[in-house]
Amino acid sequence: MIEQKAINTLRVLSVEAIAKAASGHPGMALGAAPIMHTLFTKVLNFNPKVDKWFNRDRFVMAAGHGSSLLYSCLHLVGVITMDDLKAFRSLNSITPGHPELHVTPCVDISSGPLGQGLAEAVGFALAESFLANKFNTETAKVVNHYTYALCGDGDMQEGATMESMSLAGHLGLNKLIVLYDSNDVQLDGDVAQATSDDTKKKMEAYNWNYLLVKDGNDTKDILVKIKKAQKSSKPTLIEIKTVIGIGAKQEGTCAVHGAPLPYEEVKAMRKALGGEEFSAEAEVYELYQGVQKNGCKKYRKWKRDIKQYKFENFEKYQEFEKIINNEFVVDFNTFAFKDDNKKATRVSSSEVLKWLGDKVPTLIGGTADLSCSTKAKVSGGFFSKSDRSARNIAFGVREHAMAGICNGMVSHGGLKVFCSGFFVFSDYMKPALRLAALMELPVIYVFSHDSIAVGEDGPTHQPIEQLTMLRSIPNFEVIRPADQFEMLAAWKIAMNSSNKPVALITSRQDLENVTYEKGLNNTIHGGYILSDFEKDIEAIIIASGSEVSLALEVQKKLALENRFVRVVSMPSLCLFEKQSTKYKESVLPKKISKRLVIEAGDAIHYYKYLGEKGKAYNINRFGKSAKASVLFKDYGFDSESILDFYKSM
Ligand SMILES: Cc1ncc(C[n+]2csc(CCOP(=O)(O)OP(=O)(O)O)c2C)c(N)n1
Repeated sequence: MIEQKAINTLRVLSVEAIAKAASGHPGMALGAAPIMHTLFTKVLNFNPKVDKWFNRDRFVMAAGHGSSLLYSCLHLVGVITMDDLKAFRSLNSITPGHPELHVTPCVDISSGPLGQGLAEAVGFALAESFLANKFNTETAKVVNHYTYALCGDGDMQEGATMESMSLAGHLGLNKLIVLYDSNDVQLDGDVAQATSDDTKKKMEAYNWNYLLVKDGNDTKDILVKIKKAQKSSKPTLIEIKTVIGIGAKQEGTCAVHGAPLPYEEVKAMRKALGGEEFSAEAEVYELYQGVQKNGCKKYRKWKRDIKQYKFENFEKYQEFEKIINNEFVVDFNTFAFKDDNKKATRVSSSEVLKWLGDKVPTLIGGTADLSCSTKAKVSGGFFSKSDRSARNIAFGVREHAMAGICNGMVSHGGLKVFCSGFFVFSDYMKPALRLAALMELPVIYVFSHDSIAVGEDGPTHQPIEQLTMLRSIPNFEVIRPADQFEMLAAWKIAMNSSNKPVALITSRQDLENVTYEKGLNNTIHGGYILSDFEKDIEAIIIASGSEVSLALEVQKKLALENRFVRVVSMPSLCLFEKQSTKYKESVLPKKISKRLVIEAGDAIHYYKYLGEKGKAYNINRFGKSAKASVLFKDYGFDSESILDFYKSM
C-alpha cells in the first residue's frame, strides 16, 4: 500500500542521512514517521512554493533531534533536494543538526533545546488568535490557521513546557494541537526511571483536551484524532504511543535514540523498501506532490480572500498589509515626556511604552506577574479567553515560558512583542533569549530593578552578573540608559530593530536627568562623550545607567581641584563595539590611558577599554539586604568613595 511505502521511505531516507552524517537520532525518525506522514500529507496547510505564506499552519518540531525526519518530509514535498538530505549535519548545509529558522525553507522556528518548542508553539497560537480577532471579518478570514507541534517524552519533562501548557490551557488557545510521540524511552533509558506522571490527568488539569492514539502506526486513528482536536474548544495534546527505533534490531530501547544504526541494518532496511540508496519511488513523490497542489490551492484561495477583503475593508486591509510587511513607522519626534523630573528609568520606559502602544496597534506583550513593578504595560486590559483584543499578557510567574512564547509570537509575524521581569530573573529566561538572538528575532525585553539598588529584597533579587550574561550573547543588544532621554532613544533602537533582540535595563530608583539632547542623539552609538573639558584631560570615566550621575559628581569634585576628566556615558557596550575605529578613538583616545569604569555589577566586558592604567569600580560579589541608599554607601557607590579610589589609581 502506497501510504506504508511512503512512511517507510521517510524512515529509510532518515536513517540513510544519519548514517551518512555518522551522527543523528534514528529512534524518533523511525518511530514518529507515521505521525509526520499524516501531518504532511493530510493535515498541514502550507505552500511549499511560498515559504512564508502568512496564513500557513505553523509547525514546530519541538523534539528537534528528529530533524532528519522533518527534512525527509521536506524533501518529498519538494522543498529541499536529495543532495540537501545527503548533506545532513554537514558544514553550511541547509539541513543542520536541529531545525533552524532562516536556514531551511519551510522551517518555521528553531527548536531542539527541549522545552523551547512548546513555548514557541504557544506563541504561534497566541499570535494567531490575537491577529484573527483583530483582522478577520464575517466574510474574510485572513488569519485562520492551526499550530501543530511534535514533541517527545523529553519535552514533556521540561518545566518550560509545563509553564507554556498551563498558560495555553488558561487562555483557551484551541487551535494549538500537540502531537506527543510517546515511546516511553529517552536518551538514558526508560522514561519510567524519571517520570511517573499521569499525562491525561495532567493535561486535563491544565485545561487541555487530551486524546490518545494507542497504536502509532495507525495513521487513520492519528488523522481522526487530529480532526477531533481541530474542533476542540481547548488546546489539544494527542498522546501517540509509538515504538522508538521501530524496525531496528534494538527497537524499543535507548540504544536507538541518538546513535546511527549499524550500516548493515540501514542497508537491510533499504533492501526491504527497494530502490537505490537515497531514492524514493515516483508514486511516493506523487503522493507528496498532492501536498504541493493542495497547498497552492489553499494559498490561491487566501489570495482571493485578501482581494475581497481589500474591496470590502480597505482600511483594515491597509493595516493588515502594513503589519505583515512590518512597515509600521513611529515618529519618535512627536513624543514628549510628562515632565523633566527625577524619575526611575522603569517609569520613563513605561511612559514611552504606553505612548508606543497607542501608536502601534500590534504592539503586544506582558510581564511575569510584575507589571506593577516593571511598569511594562500598554493601555487596556489583559488578553484572555473572552478578550482577544487586549494587548497585555499576564504570563504569570512563568519567565522561561514567557521568553519562549515571545519567540513564537515574533516568529509568527505581524506583531511587535515585549516582555518584562526583574533583571535578576533574566537568568530564568536565558535559554529563550539565546534562541531569540540566534533566530534574529527582535523581541524587546524590559528588565527592571537593575542593581543592588533593588534594596531590601536582598542578594537573591539583586543582579550582579546579569549584564555580563546578556552582553556575552552574540547578536543581542543590551541598553542600560542613564535617564529618561537615553531611555527614549533606547526604545527607538528597540522598536527599529529588525533582526536582533534588545534588552532595556531599567532602574527601580529615581535617576536625575543628565543627558538631554546628547542622550537622545548619541545612545545609538552605544557610548559617547557626555561631559568634557577644553583643557587637557587626565582621565576618562566611563559609566552606564545609574552610575552616570555619580561619574559626573566625581568629575565636578575633581574640577574643583583643577583636575579634569572626561565622562563617557556607555548605555550599550554592544552598540559601541560596532562603531568605527575612528569614532571609538574619538570617544576613548589612546593617548588618555587613565580610565575608570563605574558600574554596579560585574564589568568584565569593559576590560578591553581599560588598558594598563585603567580600573573598574564595580561589584563582583553578591548584594545584601538594606535600603538602596544604605547599600550604595556600603558598597562605596558614592562620589566620595569613588573619588578616593580614583586618587589611589
Ligand atoms: C534542554 C535539553 N536538554 C537535553 C537535550 C539533549 N537531548 C536530546 S534528545 C534527549 C532525550 C529526549 O527524549 P525523548 O523526547 O523521549 O526522545 P526520544 O528518545 O523518543 O527520541 C535529550 C536528553 C536537549 N536537546 N535539550
